[in-house]
Amino acid sequence: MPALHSGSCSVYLQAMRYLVKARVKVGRERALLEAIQDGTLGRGSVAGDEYACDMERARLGQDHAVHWVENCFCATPLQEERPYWEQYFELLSVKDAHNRRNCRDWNGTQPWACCDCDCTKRLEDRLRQRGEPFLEALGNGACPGPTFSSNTTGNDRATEPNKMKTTLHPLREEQTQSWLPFLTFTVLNFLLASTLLAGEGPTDKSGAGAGQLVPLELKLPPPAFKGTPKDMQLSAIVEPLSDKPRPPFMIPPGLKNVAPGKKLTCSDKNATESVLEKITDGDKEPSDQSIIYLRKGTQWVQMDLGSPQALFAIVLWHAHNTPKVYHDVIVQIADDPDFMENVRTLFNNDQDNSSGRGVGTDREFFETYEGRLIDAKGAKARYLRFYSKGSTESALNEYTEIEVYGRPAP
Ligand SMILES: [Ca+2]
Ligand SMILES: [Ca+2]
Repeated sequence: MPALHSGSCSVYLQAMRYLVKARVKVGRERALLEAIQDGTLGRGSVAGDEYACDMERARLGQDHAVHWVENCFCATPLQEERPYWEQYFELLSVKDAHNRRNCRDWNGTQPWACCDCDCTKRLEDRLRQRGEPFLEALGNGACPGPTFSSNTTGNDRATEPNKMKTTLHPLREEQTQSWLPFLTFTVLNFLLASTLLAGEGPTDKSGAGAGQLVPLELKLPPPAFKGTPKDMQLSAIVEPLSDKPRPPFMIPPGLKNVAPGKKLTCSDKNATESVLEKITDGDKEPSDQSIIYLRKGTQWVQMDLGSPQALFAIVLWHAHNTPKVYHDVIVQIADDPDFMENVRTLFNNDQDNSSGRGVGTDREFFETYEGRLIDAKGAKARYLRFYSKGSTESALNEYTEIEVYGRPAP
Protein backbone atom coordinates (compact mmCIF):
# COMPACT_ATOMS: atom_id res chain seq x y z
CA MET A 1 0.00 0.00 0.00
CA PRO A 2 1.47 3.33 -0.95
CA ALA A 3 2.16 6.07 1.55
CA LEU A 4 -1.05 7.97 2.07
CA HIS A 5 -1.31 11.65 1.57
CA SER A 6 -2.72 13.14 4.68
CA GLY A 7 -2.74 16.44 6.48
CA SER A 8 -3.93 18.91 3.89
CA CYS A 9 -5.98 16.13 2.32
CA SER A 10 -8.88 15.99 4.69
CA VAL A 11 -10.51 12.84 3.35
CA TYR A 12 -8.77 9.75 2.13
CA LEU A 13 -10.01 8.05 -0.97
CA GLN A 14 -8.66 5.43 -3.23
CA ALA A 15 -5.86 6.75 -5.39
CA MET A 16 -7.19 8.74 -8.29
CA ARG A 17 -5.36 9.24 -11.51
CA TYR A 18 -5.66 12.54 -13.23
CA LEU A 19 -4.74 13.76 -16.65
CA VAL A 20 -3.30 17.21 -16.00
CA LYS A 21 -3.01 19.96 -18.58
CA ALA A 22 -1.00 22.97 -17.53
CA ARG A 23 1.03 25.84 -18.86
CA VAL A 24 4.26 27.18 -17.43
CA LYS A 25 3.67 30.62 -15.92
CA VAL A 26 5.22 33.54 -17.72
CA GLY A 27 8.80 34.04 -16.57
CA ARG A 28 8.84 30.89 -14.40
CA GLU A 29 10.56 28.56 -16.89
CA ARG A 30 14.07 28.97 -15.47
CA ALA A 31 12.86 28.70 -11.86
CA LEU A 32 11.00 25.50 -12.75
CA LEU A 33 14.03 24.01 -14.43
CA GLU A 34 16.18 24.88 -11.41
CA ALA A 35 13.60 23.43 -9.03
CA ILE A 36 13.60 20.17 -11.01
CA GLN A 37 17.39 20.10 -11.17
CA ASP A 38 18.03 20.83 -7.51
CA GLY A 39 15.19 18.62 -6.27
CA THR A 40 13.20 21.43 -4.66
CA LEU A 41 10.12 20.98 -6.85
CA GLY A 42 7.38 19.88 -4.48
CA ARG A 43 9.64 20.04 -1.46
CA GLY A 44 7.56 19.99 1.69
CA SER A 45 4.76 18.07 0.04
CA VAL A 46 3.88 14.61 1.22
CA ALA A 47 3.77 13.61 -2.44
CA GLY A 48 7.59 13.61 -2.28
CA ASP A 49 9.41 12.87 -5.50
CA GLU A 50 6.20 12.35 -7.47
CA TYR A 51 6.67 15.87 -8.84
CA ALA A 52 10.01 15.06 -10.43
CA CYS A 53 8.63 11.78 -11.82
CA ASP A 54 5.66 13.61 -13.31
CA MET A 55 7.98 16.12 -14.98
CA GLU A 56 10.14 13.38 -16.44
CA ARG A 57 7.10 11.86 -18.11
CA ALA A 58 5.35 15.11 -19.04
CA ARG A 59 4.84 15.94 -22.71
CA LEU A 60 4.66 19.31 -24.38
CA GLY A 61 1.77 19.37 -26.86
CA GLN A 62 1.39 21.36 -30.04
CA ASP A 63 -1.01 23.53 -28.08
CA HIS A 64 2.04 24.53 -25.98
CA ALA A 65 0.41 23.05 -22.92
CA VAL A 66 2.16 20.48 -20.76
CA HIS A 67 0.35 17.17 -20.17
CA TRP A 68 1.02 14.53 -17.58
CA VAL A 69 -0.70 11.76 -15.63
CA GLU A 70 -0.69 12.18 -11.89
CA ASN A 71 -1.72 10.00 -8.97
CA CYS A 72 -3.42 11.66 -6.05
CA PHE A 73 -4.95 10.34 -2.84
CA CYS A 74 -6.92 13.47 -2.00
CA ALA A 75 -10.69 13.82 -2.05
CA THR A 76 -10.39 16.99 -4.11
CA PRO A 77 -8.34 16.58 -7.30
CA LEU A 78 -4.72 17.56 -6.63
CA GLN A 79 -5.65 19.22 -3.34
CA GLU A 80 -2.22 18.48 -1.91
CA GLU A 81 -0.23 19.05 -5.08
CA ARG A 82 -1.94 22.15 -6.48
CA PRO A 83 -0.07 24.82 -4.44
CA TYR A 84 3.26 23.23 -5.35
CA TRP A 85 2.42 23.05 -9.04
CA GLU A 86 0.97 26.56 -9.04
CA GLN A 87 4.32 28.03 -8.09
CA TYR A 88 5.26 27.33 -11.70
CA PHE A 89 2.18 26.29 -13.66
CA GLU A 90 -1.28 27.48 -14.49
CA LEU A 91 -3.37 24.34 -14.24
CA LEU A 92 -5.66 24.48 -17.25
CA SER A 93 -7.55 21.28 -16.62
CA VAL A 94 -7.42 18.33 -14.26
CA LYS A 95 -9.44 15.44 -15.57
CA ASP A 96 -10.20 12.12 -13.96
CA ALA A 97 -8.22 9.72 -16.09
CA HIS A 98 -9.26 6.55 -14.37
CA ASN A 99 -10.37 3.65 -16.46
CA ARG A 100 -12.55 1.95 -13.88
CA ARG A 101 -13.31 -1.03 -16.05
CA ASN A 102 -9.66 -2.04 -16.38
CA CYS A 103 -8.17 -0.73 -13.17
CA ARG A 104 -7.33 -3.52 -10.72
CA ASP A 105 -8.03 -1.19 -7.82
CA TRP A 106 -11.51 -0.14 -8.90
CA ASN A 107 -12.64 -3.53 -10.18
CA GLY A 108 -11.61 -5.00 -6.82
CA THR A 109 -8.91 -7.36 -8.06
CA GLN A 110 -6.11 -5.62 -6.18
CA PRO A 111 -6.56 -2.74 -3.76
CA TRP A 112 -4.28 0.25 -4.14
CA ALA A 113 -3.10 -1.01 -7.50
CA CYS A 114 -3.65 2.21 -9.35
CA CYS A 115 -0.18 3.58 -8.60
CA ASP A 116 1.18 0.83 -10.70
CA CYS A 117 -1.56 -0.77 -12.67
CA ASP A 118 -1.88 -1.69 -16.29
CA CYS A 119 -4.29 1.07 -17.16
CA THR A 120 -1.86 3.71 -15.88
CA LYS A 121 0.86 2.23 -18.02
CA ARG A 122 -1.34 2.13 -21.09
CA LEU A 123 -2.38 5.72 -20.61
CA GLU A 124 1.22 6.81 -20.15
CA ASP A 125 2.30 4.81 -23.19
CA ARG A 126 -0.30 6.63 -25.22
CA LEU A 127 0.78 9.98 -23.87
CA ARG A 128 4.40 9.17 -24.70
CA GLN A 129 3.52 9.00 -28.37
CA ARG A 130 2.27 12.55 -28.39
CA GLY A 131 3.96 15.90 -28.39
CA GLU A 132 7.58 16.12 -27.26
CA PRO A 133 9.26 15.49 -23.92
CA PHE A 134 8.61 18.52 -21.79
CA LEU A 135 11.95 18.44 -19.95
CA GLU A 136 13.86 18.73 -23.20
CA ALA A 137 11.85 21.70 -24.33
CA LEU A 138 12.32 23.33 -20.94
CA GLY A 139 16.07 22.64 -20.91
CA ASN A 140 16.40 24.12 -24.39
CA GLY A 141 14.54 27.27 -23.47
CA ALA A 142 11.99 26.17 -26.06
CA CYS A 143 9.10 26.08 -23.64
CA PRO A 144 6.43 27.20 -23.93
CA GLY A 145 7.66 28.61 -27.21
CA PRO A 146 5.18 30.42 -29.42
CA THR A 147 2.77 30.76 -26.52
CA PHE A 148 4.83 33.75 -25.50
CA SER A 149 4.50 35.33 -28.92
CA SER A 150 2.47 38.44 -29.53
CA ASN A 151 -0.77 36.55 -30.09
CA THR A 152 -0.95 35.56 -26.42
CA THR A 153 -0.33 38.28 -23.90
CA GLY A 154 0.46 37.85 -20.25
CA ASN A 155 -2.95 39.30 -19.46
CA ASP A 156 -4.66 36.74 -21.62
CA ARG A 157 -2.85 34.01 -19.83
CA ALA A 158 -3.51 35.39 -16.40
CA THR A 159 -7.22 34.96 -16.97
CA GLU A 160 -7.00 31.40 -18.17
CA PRO A 161 -7.36 29.65 -14.79
CA ASN A 162 -10.82 31.18 -14.53
CA LYS A 163 -11.71 29.45 -17.74
CA MET A 164 -10.53 26.07 -16.56
CA LYS A 165 -11.98 23.38 -18.75
CA THR A 166 -13.81 20.48 -17.24
CA THR A 167 -12.89 18.13 -20.03
CA LEU A 168 -9.59 17.51 -21.67
CA HIS A 169 -9.41 17.51 -25.43
CA PRO A 170 -7.40 14.72 -26.95
CA LEU A 171 -3.77 15.62 -27.37
CA ARG A 172 -2.72 16.34 -30.88
CA GLU A 173 -0.49 13.82 -32.52
CA GLU A 174 2.98 15.08 -33.31
CA GLN A 175 5.98 13.42 -34.88
CA THR A 176 8.86 12.88 -32.48
CA GLN A 177 12.03 14.28 -34.00
CA SER A 178 15.11 12.10 -34.25
CA TRP A 179 17.31 14.31 -32.07
CA LEU A 180 14.96 14.19 -29.11
CA PRO A 181 16.24 10.90 -27.60
CA PHE A 182 19.75 12.33 -27.38
CA LEU A 183 18.50 15.43 -25.63
CA THR A 184 16.44 13.34 -23.23
CA PHE A 185 19.59 11.43 -22.37
CA THR A 186 21.49 14.66 -21.75
CA VAL A 187 18.80 16.21 -19.58
CA LEU A 188 18.30 13.02 -17.55
CA ASN A 189 22.03 12.70 -17.00
CA PHE A 190 22.12 16.27 -15.76
CA LEU A 191 19.21 15.55 -13.42
CA LEU A 192 20.92 12.41 -12.16
CA ALA A 193 24.14 14.32 -11.48
CA SER A 194 22.20 16.99 -9.57
CA THR A 195 20.44 14.34 -7.51
CA LEU A 196 23.70 12.63 -6.63
CA LEU A 197 25.28 15.93 -5.63
CA ALA A 198 22.28 16.81 -3.49
CA GLY A 199 22.63 13.49 -1.71
CA GLU A 200 26.23 14.22 -0.84
CA GLY A 201 25.68 17.69 0.50
CA PRO A 202 24.55 21.16 -0.49
CA THR A 203 24.39 22.08 -4.14
CA ASP A 204 26.62 25.03 -4.83
CA LYS A 205 24.95 26.65 -7.78
CA SER A 206 27.64 29.30 -8.25
CA GLY A 207 29.96 26.78 -9.84
CA ALA A 208 31.95 25.41 -6.91
CA GLY A 209 31.94 21.67 -7.45
CA ALA A 210 31.90 18.98 -4.81
CA GLY A 211 35.71 19.04 -4.69
CA GLN A 212 35.75 22.64 -3.55
CA LEU A 213 33.49 22.19 -0.55
CA VAL A 214 34.83 22.68 2.96
CA PRO A 215 33.57 21.36 6.32
CA LEU A 216 31.23 23.65 8.23
CA GLU A 217 33.01 24.75 11.38
CA LEU A 218 30.83 25.47 14.37
CA LYS A 219 31.70 26.87 17.77
CA LEU A 220 29.95 24.40 20.06
CA PRO A 221 29.01 24.81 23.71
CA PRO A 222 29.89 22.05 26.21
CA PRO A 223 27.56 19.04 26.46
CA ALA A 224 25.21 19.30 29.44
CA PHE A 225 24.28 15.60 29.64
CA LYS A 226 25.33 12.21 28.39
CA GLY A 227 22.90 9.57 27.18
CA THR A 228 19.16 9.59 27.71
CA PRO A 229 17.05 8.43 30.67
CA LYS A 230 16.02 4.80 30.28
CA ASP A 231 12.48 5.37 31.50
CA MET A 232 11.74 8.14 28.97
CA GLN A 233 8.63 7.36 26.93
CA LEU A 234 9.39 8.17 23.31
CA SER A 235 7.40 7.79 20.15
CA ALA A 236 8.77 5.73 17.29
CA ILE A 237 9.52 8.84 15.23
CA VAL A 238 12.34 9.93 17.57
CA GLU A 239 15.85 9.31 16.29
CA PRO A 240 17.99 7.41 18.79
CA LEU A 241 20.56 9.71 20.38
CA SER A 242 23.96 9.06 18.86
CA ASP A 243 27.00 8.95 21.12
CA LYS A 244 29.25 9.95 18.22
CA PRO A 245 30.00 13.48 17.03
CA ARG A 246 28.12 14.61 13.94
CA PRO A 247 30.00 13.79 10.71
CA PRO A 248 31.50 16.80 8.90
CA PHE A 249 28.98 18.75 6.86
CA MET A 250 30.35 20.15 3.61
CA ILE A 251 29.54 23.66 2.41
CA PRO A 252 30.98 26.03 -0.19
CA PRO A 253 33.99 27.96 1.17
CA GLY A 254 33.69 31.47 2.55
CA LEU A 255 30.17 31.23 3.98
CA LYS A 256 29.33 33.24 7.08
CA ASN A 257 26.69 32.94 9.75
CA VAL A 258 24.36 35.64 8.40
CA ALA A 259 21.92 35.49 11.34
CA PRO A 260 23.51 37.87 13.90
CA GLY A 261 21.85 41.28 13.97
CA LYS A 262 18.99 40.23 11.68
CA LYS A 263 15.44 41.25 12.54
CA LEU A 264 13.56 38.64 14.56
CA THR A 265 9.80 38.49 15.10
CA CYS A 266 7.67 35.93 16.85
CA SER A 267 4.13 34.54 17.10
CA ASP A 268 4.32 35.08 20.87
CA LYS A 269 3.78 38.81 21.25
CA ASN A 270 5.12 38.70 24.82
CA ALA A 271 8.57 38.06 23.42
CA THR A 272 10.10 41.50 23.03
CA GLU A 273 12.78 42.45 20.54
CA SER A 274 15.46 42.45 23.24
CA VAL A 275 14.44 38.96 24.36
CA LEU A 276 14.46 37.62 20.80
CA GLU A 277 17.94 39.04 20.24
CA LYS A 278 19.26 36.25 22.43
CA ILE A 279 18.51 33.83 19.60
CA THR A 280 21.36 35.26 17.53
CA ASP A 281 23.77 36.57 20.20
CA GLY A 282 26.23 33.67 19.88
CA ASP A 283 25.49 32.34 23.38
CA LYS A 284 24.53 28.65 23.12
CA GLU A 285 25.16 27.66 26.71
CA PRO A 286 22.75 25.22 28.39
CA SER A 287 22.00 27.64 31.23
CA ASP A 288 18.64 29.25 32.08
CA GLN A 289 19.96 32.73 31.27
CA SER A 290 20.86 31.61 27.75
CA ILE A 291 17.41 30.21 26.91
CA ILE A 292 14.33 32.23 25.98
CA TYR A 293 10.85 30.91 26.69
CA LEU A 294 7.81 31.25 24.43
CA ARG A 295 4.19 30.41 25.23
CA LYS A 296 2.80 26.94 24.88
CA GLY A 297 1.23 25.59 21.71
CA THR A 298 2.63 25.99 18.21
CA GLN A 299 4.84 29.07 18.13
CA TRP A 300 7.23 30.45 15.56
CA VAL A 301 10.25 32.67 15.37
CA GLN A 302 10.85 34.50 12.09
CA MET A 303 14.12 35.86 10.77
CA ASP A 304 14.39 38.55 8.08
CA LEU A 305 17.82 38.37 6.45
CA GLY A 306 17.28 41.80 4.87
CA SER A 307 17.95 40.57 1.34
CA PRO A 308 17.77 37.23 -0.49
CA GLN A 309 20.52 34.84 0.55
CA ALA A 310 21.63 31.48 -0.79
CA LEU A 311 21.31 29.23 2.26
CA PHE A 312 23.40 26.13 2.82
CA ALA A 313 23.22 25.19 6.48
CA ILE A 314 20.96 26.12 9.37
CA VAL A 315 21.83 25.11 12.92
CA LEU A 316 19.18 25.27 15.59
CA TRP A 317 19.44 24.93 19.36
CA HIS A 318 16.12 24.95 21.23
CA ALA A 319 17.54 24.07 24.64
CA HIS A 320 20.05 21.37 25.48
CA ASN A 321 20.11 21.73 29.28
CA THR A 322 18.35 18.35 29.76
CA PRO A 323 17.56 15.43 27.44
CA LYS A 324 14.39 16.45 25.62
CA VAL A 325 12.74 16.16 22.25
CA TYR A 326 10.91 19.07 20.63
CA HIS A 327 7.65 18.50 18.76
CA ASP A 328 6.53 19.89 15.41
CA VAL A 329 9.92 21.30 14.50
CA ILE A 330 9.35 22.93 11.12
CA VAL A 331 11.73 25.20 9.22
CA GLN A 332 10.31 27.07 6.25
CA ILE A 333 11.68 29.76 3.98
CA ALA A 334 9.80 32.28 1.84
CA ASP A 335 10.18 35.37 -0.30
CA ASP A 336 7.77 37.50 1.75
CA PRO A 337 7.28 38.17 5.48
CA ASP A 338 3.75 36.75 5.49
CA PHE A 339 4.91 33.43 4.11
CA MET A 340 2.60 33.51 1.12
CA GLU A 341 5.14 33.54 -1.71
CA ASN A 342 7.42 30.72 -2.72
CA VAL A 343 7.19 28.99 0.66
CA ARG A 344 9.51 26.01 0.91
CA THR A 345 9.91 23.56 3.77
CA LEU A 346 13.46 22.63 4.70
CA PHE A 347 12.60 20.47 7.69
CA ASN A 348 9.34 19.16 9.15
CA ASN A 349 8.95 16.47 11.78
CA ASP A 350 5.28 17.18 12.46
CA GLN A 351 4.24 13.79 11.18
CA ASP A 352 0.63 14.08 12.40
CA ASN A 353 0.31 17.65 11.07
CA SER A 354 -0.86 18.92 14.45
CA SER A 355 0.67 22.31 13.65
CA GLY A 356 -1.12 22.48 10.31
CA ARG A 357 1.87 23.21 8.09
CA GLY A 358 1.65 19.93 6.21
CA VAL A 359 2.62 16.40 7.12
CA GLY A 360 6.32 16.17 7.90
CA THR A 361 8.50 13.23 7.01
CA ASP A 362 11.52 14.11 9.16
CA ARG A 363 12.08 12.48 12.53
CA GLU A 364 12.03 14.02 15.98
CA PHE A 365 15.43 14.35 17.62
CA PHE A 366 17.09 14.95 20.96
CA GLU A 367 18.34 18.46 21.60
CA THR A 368 22.10 18.35 22.10
CA TYR A 369 25.06 20.71 22.38
CA GLU A 370 25.68 20.15 18.66
CA GLY A 371 22.35 21.74 17.71
CA ARG A 372 20.25 20.43 14.83
CA LEU A 373 21.88 20.92 11.46
CA ILE A 374 19.50 21.38 8.54
CA ASP A 375 20.74 21.13 4.96
CA ALA A 376 19.33 24.11 3.04
CA LYS A 377 20.89 22.92 -0.25
CA GLY A 378 21.58 26.41 -1.56
CA ALA A 379 17.92 27.49 -1.49
CA LYS A 380 17.41 31.24 -1.92
CA ALA A 381 15.24 33.15 0.49
CA ARG A 382 15.05 36.27 2.59
CA TYR A 383 12.70 35.05 5.31
CA LEU A 384 12.98 32.01 7.57
CA ARG A 385 10.45 30.65 10.03
CA PHE A 386 11.10 28.19 12.84
CA TYR A 387 8.11 26.40 14.37
CA SER A 388 7.89 24.24 17.46
CA LYS A 389 5.15 22.94 19.74
CA GLY A 390 6.58 22.20 23.14
CA SER A 391 8.78 19.30 24.09
CA THR A 392 8.82 16.07 26.06
CA GLU A 393 9.72 18.27 29.04
CA SER A 394 7.21 21.12 28.82
CA ALA A 395 4.43 22.64 26.72
CA LEU A 396 6.49 25.83 26.53
CA ASN A 397 8.83 26.55 23.64
CA GLU A 398 12.49 27.37 24.10
CA TYR A 399 15.15 28.88 21.88
CA THR A 400 18.85 29.27 22.59
CA GLU A 401 20.45 30.04 19.24
CA ILE A 402 19.94 29.88 15.48
CA GLU A 403 22.79 30.09 12.97
CA VAL A 404 22.26 30.45 9.23
CA TYR A 405 25.16 29.86 6.86
CA GLY A 406 24.77 31.50 3.48
CA ARG A 407 25.78 34.33 1.21
CA PRO A 408 24.02 37.01 -0.82
CA ALA A 409 22.04 35.44 -3.64
CA PRO A 410 22.99 36.66 -7.10
CA1 LIG B 1 21.72 32.72 22.26
CA1 LIG C 1 2.80 16.93 15.72
